[in-house]
Amino acid sequence: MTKLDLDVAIVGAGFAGLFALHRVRSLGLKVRVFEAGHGIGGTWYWNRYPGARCDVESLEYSYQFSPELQQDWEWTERYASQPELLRYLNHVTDRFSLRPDIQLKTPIDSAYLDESTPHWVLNTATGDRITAQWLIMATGCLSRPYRPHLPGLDQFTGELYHTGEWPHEPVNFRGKCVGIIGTGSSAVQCIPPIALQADHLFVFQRSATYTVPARNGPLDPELQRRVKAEYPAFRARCNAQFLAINVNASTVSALAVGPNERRRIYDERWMRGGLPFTGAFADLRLSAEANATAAEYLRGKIRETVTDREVARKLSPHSTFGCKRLCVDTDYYASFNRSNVTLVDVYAEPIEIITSSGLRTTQRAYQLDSLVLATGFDAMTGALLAIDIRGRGGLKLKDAWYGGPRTYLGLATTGFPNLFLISGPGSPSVLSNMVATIEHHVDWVTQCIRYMETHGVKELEARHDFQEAWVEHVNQVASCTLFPTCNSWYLGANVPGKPRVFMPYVGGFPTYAAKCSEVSTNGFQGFRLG
Ligand code: N01
Repeated sequence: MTKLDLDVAIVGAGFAGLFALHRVRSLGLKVRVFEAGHGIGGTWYWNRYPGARCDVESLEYSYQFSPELQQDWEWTERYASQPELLRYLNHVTDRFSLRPDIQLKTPIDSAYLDESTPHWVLNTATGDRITAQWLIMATGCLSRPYRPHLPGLDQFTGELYHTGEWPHEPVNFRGKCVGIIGTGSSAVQCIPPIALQADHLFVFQRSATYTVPARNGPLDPELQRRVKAEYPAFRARCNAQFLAINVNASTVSALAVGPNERRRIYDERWMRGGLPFTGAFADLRLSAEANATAAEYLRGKIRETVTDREVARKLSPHSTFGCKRLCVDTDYYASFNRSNVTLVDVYAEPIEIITSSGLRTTQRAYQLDSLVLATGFDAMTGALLAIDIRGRGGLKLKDAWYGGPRTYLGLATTGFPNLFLISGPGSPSVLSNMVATIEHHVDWVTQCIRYMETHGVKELEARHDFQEAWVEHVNQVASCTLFPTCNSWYLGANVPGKPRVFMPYVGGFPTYAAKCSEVSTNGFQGFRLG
């Protein structure tokens, strides 16, 4: 067993862990990153299914901490593909000499607080023991794949894949009969390329999904030049927006304009493509009536694209628009016009069992060579609770969060001093440009550690009363929106038995950042310092 004494241990080498390493090292502290994967990249290391790419534009979904990096890196597409993002993260890792302080293939099994020192004691799956004064959990929001308990799944003798743990060797679907379960963002991205390859593709859909075209393509060099000429101002404009994404949010109600004008605005957003569609009107997330206009517009687009009326009907969602994460696609609906693609509505015809050679629904058997689970993630809490984390008095994080996650600002949780969460539940995280909000969190945490160092503070812990007030605020803000009205992973509703709590903060990034800044300016108000 190797023993290692650190000042700071960081778990995870994705966007968050890499930047945390860079920042914390600048404090002159002894720090190391522990990563389960065999390479760096987090989300972009694991999610390498065909068609995987970001749904936030490249010029925004990238680090802003280094003006030189920002100028030097040339994005090739409007939305970066997974391979390009992984190349970018490897470039950042080498450019800032991060690699020597990253330990790959090292899953963390447990993290216990030793109150006598006080230090965190981490045990790795490879038998190492690490002690650190501070523990930064950069474990990602969508990093623990969710596999539904489908009877017979272990009997399937064909190729079985999960989009969130895609093999690193090329997968060839040519000549194969492929089944895919799920129609969320991952499925929406990989269905078109798989359809181009497979002999036949069966899409097993339980809930129809809303998706808008990405309108991806080569990044206009002139646009890239213009943005780079004023990058800090561009970033500031993005960060001032609700999601820290340039969605150009309208301040007008969808009900304040006539049907023709409304259609014109939706058409404009549809042609622009991507998540800015959500900013077409100010009240799409607040008013069911306003929301219904967007939903009907998108159903109209499905009817226009999909030639078979029955297939179009099945593909048409009737849930609240944007209540589950809006998908961004390339040729998703058009794929269903192909003769080698069949949509199976497993709401009407539920999956009974996975057999050795395919899948049986209540109506018929499907022979499959390959089965793809695009069934999502145990989001936001899954990766944290997979580690046996025990804080004050041996309190398990699992028990502390029995009824759902409880945090102060999504950054810390009572009973677990000196443990920081990056983009934790209770912060804007998955509702924002993740890279921008990760940088914000890491900077806040670095500032906090610096403060502790300079003020001789050994322990910092979220106060219970402040945490409870924050949780109450997060819930209250969410309850004013339409978000809690559907079974989304934001609510934990996709994982059976998971507490149903709306996890991200919907108050908007600017409001949130101002609150964090107020807390740090006031001597880390709401934290007990010891
Ligand atoms: O997962 P999901 P995802 N039987 O949870 C279905 C981000 N992301 O990996 O809706 C049948 O959205 C489930 O059906 P239902 C993005 O934030 C981003 O696609 O529960 N079906 C659903 O259709 C996204 O939101 C990008 O009825 C079952 C699907 O599986 C998040 O990751 C790309 C089932 C799961 O959809 C998660 O997306 C990819 C069962 N037993 C992901 N269990 C970008 O574009 C589940 N399903 C950046």
